[in-house]
Order: sequence, then structure tokens, then C-alpha cells
Amino acid sequence: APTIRRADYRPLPWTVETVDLHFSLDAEATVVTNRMSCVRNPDVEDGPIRLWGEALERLALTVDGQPPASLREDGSLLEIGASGERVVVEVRTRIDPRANTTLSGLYLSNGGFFTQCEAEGFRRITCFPDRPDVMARFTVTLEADRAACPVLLSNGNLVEEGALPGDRHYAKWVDPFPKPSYLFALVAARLVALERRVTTKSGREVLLQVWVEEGNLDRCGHAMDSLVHALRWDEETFGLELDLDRFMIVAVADFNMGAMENKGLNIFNTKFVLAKPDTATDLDYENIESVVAHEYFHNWTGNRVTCRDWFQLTLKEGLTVFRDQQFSADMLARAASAGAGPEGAASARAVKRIDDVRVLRAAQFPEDAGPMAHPIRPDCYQEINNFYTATVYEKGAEVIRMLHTLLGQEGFRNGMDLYFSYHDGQAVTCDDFVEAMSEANNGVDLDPFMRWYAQAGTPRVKASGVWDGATGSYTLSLAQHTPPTPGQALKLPLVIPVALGLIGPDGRDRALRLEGESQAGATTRVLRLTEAEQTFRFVGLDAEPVPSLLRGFSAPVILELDEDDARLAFRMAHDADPCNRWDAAQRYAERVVLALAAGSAGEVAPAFVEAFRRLLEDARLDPAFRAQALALPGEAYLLERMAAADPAALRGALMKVMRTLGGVLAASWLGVLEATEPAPVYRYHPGDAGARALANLALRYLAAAGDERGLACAQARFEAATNMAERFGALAALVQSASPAREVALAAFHARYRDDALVLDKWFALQAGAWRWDAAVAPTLARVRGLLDDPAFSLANPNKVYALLGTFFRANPGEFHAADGSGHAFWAEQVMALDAKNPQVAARMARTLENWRHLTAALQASIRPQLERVLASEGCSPDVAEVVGKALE
Ligand code: HT7
Ligand code: ZN
Repeated sequence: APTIRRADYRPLPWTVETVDLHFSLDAEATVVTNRMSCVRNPDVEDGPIRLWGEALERLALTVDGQPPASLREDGSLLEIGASGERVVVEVRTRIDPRANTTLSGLYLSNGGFFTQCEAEGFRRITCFPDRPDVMARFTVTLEADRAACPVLLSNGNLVEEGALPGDRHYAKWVDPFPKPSYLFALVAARLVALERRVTTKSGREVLLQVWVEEGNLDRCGHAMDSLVHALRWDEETFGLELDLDRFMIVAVADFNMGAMENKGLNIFNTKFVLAKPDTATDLDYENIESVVAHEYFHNWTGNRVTCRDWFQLTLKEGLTVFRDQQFSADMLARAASAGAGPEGAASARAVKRIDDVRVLRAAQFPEDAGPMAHPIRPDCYQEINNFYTATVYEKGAEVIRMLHTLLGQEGFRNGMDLYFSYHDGQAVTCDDFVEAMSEANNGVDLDPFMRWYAQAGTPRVKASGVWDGATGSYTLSLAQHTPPTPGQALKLPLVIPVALGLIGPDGRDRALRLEGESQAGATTRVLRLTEAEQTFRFVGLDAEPVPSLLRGFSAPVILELDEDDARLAFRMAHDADPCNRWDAAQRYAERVVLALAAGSAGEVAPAFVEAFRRLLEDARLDPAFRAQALALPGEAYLLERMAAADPAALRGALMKVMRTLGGVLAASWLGVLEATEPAPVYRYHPGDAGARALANLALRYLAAAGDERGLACAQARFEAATNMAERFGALAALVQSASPAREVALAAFHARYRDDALVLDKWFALQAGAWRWDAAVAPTLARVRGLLDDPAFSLANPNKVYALLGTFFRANPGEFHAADGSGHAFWAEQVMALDAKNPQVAARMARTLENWRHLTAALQASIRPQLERVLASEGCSPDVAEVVGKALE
């Protein structure tokens, strides 16, 4: 596929003011009539009307009612010659939703019609200038069979509905806001709605609806509550109000991603809507809250102000992820403060931040170190769907967070206000956003900061300190460098906010005073690292301090700091910053695990076990924090930290560490379990969730160690559980053990939930992610292969694919990378089978091998032919070709 470059952006010679769409919906032959009033763009030299169309049968095309003067077709691009200042173009197309297995454009799911248009799905519905910089007013008429599709929804307001001959009916929707085509949506299906009316801050009454299949109405309450919370939060935090009279969420079981922010008609993967205590874990509840909020927040950051082109994707995604992270932190803090006061609130915020950092390290750092590394604003792509990445989203959010840190809460809010005042109703660039931030903050020079938008790769910050006892001063040297990434050899220094504290030997933070300052200030302050190397001299100290750097994970960098075991243990015990306390535990655990994996240590160091014990036994600490601090670093992250990554050796080391920590500390883990009796009634609350997380972790360690009391407890809790959070926690512990009880529990779980698609995803994922604690058990691959034939599994359903194949390829490297190469051959088979149905999902699966060059030479030799096989396969999609081609470059 050709490479598309950011530098080649040009506005179109013609844009569209209004669109009138008529859909005659039919499963195999939907006819779409599209009347567009096209206007010449005064800023652009003469040129044709450009429309894109894909997988369409064109039935008719007229310009002002006549055949076009000229028509040129080049692949999916259609160029129509037109004169004058405005013309009406009418296109009639036929599409086959049933045959559309890509889940992009108009498709069928369980008998209903649904759309997904971001990024370029609208062109699979009709011919259109399908680019985000073309914003038009949409009027949509839907016509369908009343029995099959009693509910007809589109964006905006319902202005008319009625009966039609032949048991059909229609509905007409008008969206008052101009929008790009990627925000168009329709739903025609058999659904019911949970409704709520709320009054916005300016006193308007709005109708909120959550639409689901009939049997799921009892699982919508949490999504609705989350929506109301999000609406209030955006009013209070950013002064942003819902601009529509009606806001709808629709749940669909077949969906490529999490959810979609179509104007007024958000379409969601069922996974991020449906929850009730018997089927959803605490994590499910948390995810629903954050995804509902994320999509709602897009109404301003994405819809009212949208992206000029897809290279600017982080403009809406990075910013909206940052907003949803702040929202979740506020929600968690608010709930925690009710029971545990300000300390509880602070801890809840920290736990949320740790979660975000875990995701960044597990998903984005490896991406930044691989062949797909790209800046948060990429310079080129072959297939835009491959660029909905952890870099654009999660690192993008970190970049916004750094702006927030540098400008302060008020400065950031002022920048947001100015951004909306300048750009409401426009399609803009990341530069426009940062310029508004600068202008609202006394013109602060943010040009150097823009490098974060342009440079790929995770920066390294090397820190070292020198203590001068004679003067009571501590000189901290910081040096930054970013390793080369594909196509970007040279990197310039970035603006890196480094939040720092200095801890005295008594474990207490010292007030900080830099040389030249008259008095000491706060105990945490943000240093600005802007050069390749800088030094900072702190004075007035009574003793040599221990530095705590990058507090709150103040920048998305890798900190290189020489700390011996004792110092890590000290920070594990005393760092006042919970993120850094967690990070100290992670660093220590990483060191222990990697030494075992490399064979340079034979046993788990007793000092580590003791440091770990102190955290485990410190009942003053928030259980949610302890659960975070006592969980080992993610396997994907650790693999990237190995020189020649050996998944089998890493797996062996992780097992050893888990067995040791589970065995040596068994009494303490059992103490945790005794102290956290399962709740009689489930409630989604951070306090309860934290206690459950710690109890479930205790079960995991004890089960890993084969502790009989722990295994019995897991079994008992599994059987007695009144909610999914506990049932799943206990089941996960049993599955990750050598106990035969795991099979009994898996069968019981299946019997109970055989008809529940979302819960079965958990059942698939648990089996695909299983480590082999019992060497006599067959390789996990055999199990995964068997599950492909399970009646509940389908390659056509992305949730099933992500649960079974995604978990195996991404979350189970120890089993996936079997030395005989069977996993790699299986990967190629599955990627090719998926590619024939759904290239977007296939490409996501293909990405699970992109960092293959970090693996051992033997594994590379096994993987290369499989990559080549996929790339050479007949009908390899551009999506998969980009991923695999770059991996092989
Ligand atoms: N903005 C949405 C992106 C999305 C998407 C992109 C490509 C293909 C399918 C998709 N479904 C949703 C989701 C979001 O970030 O909110
Ligand atoms: Zn988004």
C-alpha cells in the first residue's frame, strides 16, 4: 500500500455543507441515497470534487441532476468535474451488510444494523469526501422492516417517524452540529433502553439512553451512572456542557475496538456497557466507567473540535485519555474519601496513576522500542487503522499530562478555554492546541515542548547524585538521551518535568532548597530538564539524602539510576510518593527476576523477600496500594528489559519468585485472607475493590506455591462467591496453579455461564493465559487449539479473538514461544484466517510478534519464516502487510 505523509496534507477544493442520507435497510442489499450540497473551497485553487468509495456498488451519480461533466476513478478515489460555486451531488449505492465481516462501515450483528465509520468506514457506506476536515450538517432517514428493526437511531434529534407499506417503518434524524463523516452513525435493531433525564448546568433537560438487547436491561445501571458522573464532571472541571437534547449509548456484541464517540449516538462494545455483580469484576466496572466517560468527553475534545487529518489523532485521543484518567482518579478519590478521608483519597489517586503507568510500560514502551515506533503525531502511515496505538493514546495522554504539570491546573484550564473559544466547530492540528496553551499562559515558549509530538522512542534519563557533607549540599546530575527509532536516528533533548523529593535517613522528606534560593520550600518540586545534561544543587541538608525521582511518574521516560538493593528496600519502605514506592518494589522485583532468568542467581534473595514482607504486613497501607506494590512487573515489560529475551527463562524465574513469595510468606497471605472475608453484598467501591484485589492476590501467591490452605480457600471462595469479582479472582488463582481443582472449577464456571458471551470471554482468556505450573499438563497451545472449536468461539467476533488468541499471543509468552515453534506456526495460521475476515483485527493480532527481534536467536529463526509466510500470503491485507512488512524490515 502507498505511504501517506503528513507533509502532503492539502485542503480539498470542494467541501460539503449539508448531507441528506436515505437508507433503505436490507441485510443483503441496502440502498443508500446521498444528496450532498458541495461548495467550492475559496482557499484552494481549482480542482475536482473528490469523493472516496469502497466496497460499494454505484447505482447512480448526478451533479445538479445531470450526469457529471467528467468522472475519473482511481482505486477508491472518485474525481468529479464541476463548475460554479455550489452544486448538488447525488449518489446512490448498494451495499451488502451481511457480507461485511470487517465491522467497518455498515454491518450486521445479531440481526441488527450497526455502523463504525472512524477512521475511514463512511466511504464503505457511500461516496463522500471522507476526511475529518470536511464538516457537514447531516439529515438521515432510515427505513427498515419494523419487526426485525423496531428501533431506528441516528445522530442528533428525531424529527419524524412513521409507518411504511410492507410492514416497514421509517425515522428521520437531524443533527444540528456540523460533523465529519467519521462521526456518523446509525443503528437499526431490536433493542430496549434504560433512560434517565438530567438537567444540565444551564438548566436544559436532556434525555440519556442506554440501548441494549432485551435480556440485558438489568446490566445497564452502571453505564448510566457513569454517564451521569461524566456529564457532571465535565461541567464542573472544564465548564463543558452537553450540547444535545438526547445522548444515546448503544451496546453491540461485534465491535473492533472499545467504543465510538459518534455525535449523540455512541456505539459501544458490550464489554464496556454491561455489568451486574454476578457477571462483572471490579476491573470491568472500572473500565466501563472510564470508557463511558472517555466517549462522552470526546463530545468536546474530538467532536466540537476535531482533527484536521488523521496524523493529528492524538489531538483528540491523547487529550481525551488524559481527561478520562483525571475523571477516574477524581471518582475513585471521592468514593475513597467518604470512608478513608483525605489519605484514602490520595491513595486512591495514586493507585489509579500506578494503573496508568503499568499500561504505559506494558503496551507503549515495547511499541516505542519496536519496528512500529512512531511519534505521538506520526509523519506517515500506510493504514491509519494501525495507528490507533498505545503511543497515540497513552503516550499522547502523558504529553498532555506534562503540559498540565508545567502550566499548573489553572494555566491548563485557561488553555483549554482558549482552545475552545478559538476552534469550536473547526478541524485543527496539535499545533493549534499547544498554541492556545501558550497564549493562555503569557505566551510561554512551548516550541521546545513540541518535540514530544515529533520524536519517537522512550527517552532515558540518567541520574546521579553527589553528597557533600561539609556543605550539606547534594548535587543531582540529570542527562537525557532518546535511542534511535526506525527512520529517526537523531534525537534532540526534550522538555522533561522531573518531580523530585529528597528523603532523609529517617525516611522523612526534606524541604527542598536549590542553591541561590533564600528559603526551603515544598518537599516535592518539579525540575525542568531541557538540556542534554543539567545539574541541580540542593543546599541546607542535614544528612545525605536518598533521591526519589520522577514522582507521580512525571514524564514518560525510563529512569536510569544506580540504586543498590538496600536503597530500593529503603524506598519501598519510606518513599512518601506512593508511585515511587510502588516503582521501587517493581525495580527490586525486576532485578531479582532478571537475575534468576539470566542464571546469575539461583534463589530469590532473602532481603527482597523481607522488603516484600514489610509491605505485605503493613496493615496501615491501603489494600489497593498493597495489591499494586506486591504484584510483580508485567511479563511483556520484563521481556523488553532482557538483552536477548528468553520467554521460557523468564517464565521459570517468575514461577520461582511467585512460589517463593507465596511459600515463605504463606502465613501473612493467609492473614490477609482472614482479614478480608468476602462481602455478603457486592458493591462497586474502591475500598471494597482494593480489599478484594489484595485477597485475590493472596490467593494467587498461595496457589502458585501449592499451599494447601490457600488452594482450599480459593476453592471455597470460588464456590461460595456471590459476585464475579470474587468468583473470578478465586478461579484465576486455581487456574494458575498445579492443582487439579482448576479443571473442576473451570467446568463449573462454564456450566454456570454457558449462555453468557461476555463471561465466556473470561473463561477463554483464563485458559489461554494459563502458565504450566504442572509440567505434566499438555502445552497451553493444545488447549487453545481445542477451544477454537468450542461452539461459543468465533473468529468473526473480535472479543472472542482478543480473549483467546490475543491473550495467548500477548499475555502468555512462556507458552506462545515454545521452542519447537508450534506457537509461531499457529500464529501465522490464525493471522491469515482472520485477515480474510477482518483485517483490522488481524493486524492487531499480527502486532503480537512485532518485537520478535528482541528474542533469542533460536526463537527469531523460528519466527522469521512465519512472518514471511503471512506477508507472502495471497490476499494479505494492507493492514497486516504494514505491520509484518515493518517487522521484517
Ligand atoms: N475514537 C474511537 C476509535 C475507534 C476506532 C478506530 C478504528 C477502527 C475502529 C474503531 N472503533 C473506535 C474510539 C475512541 O478512542 O474513543
Ligand atoms: Zn478516544
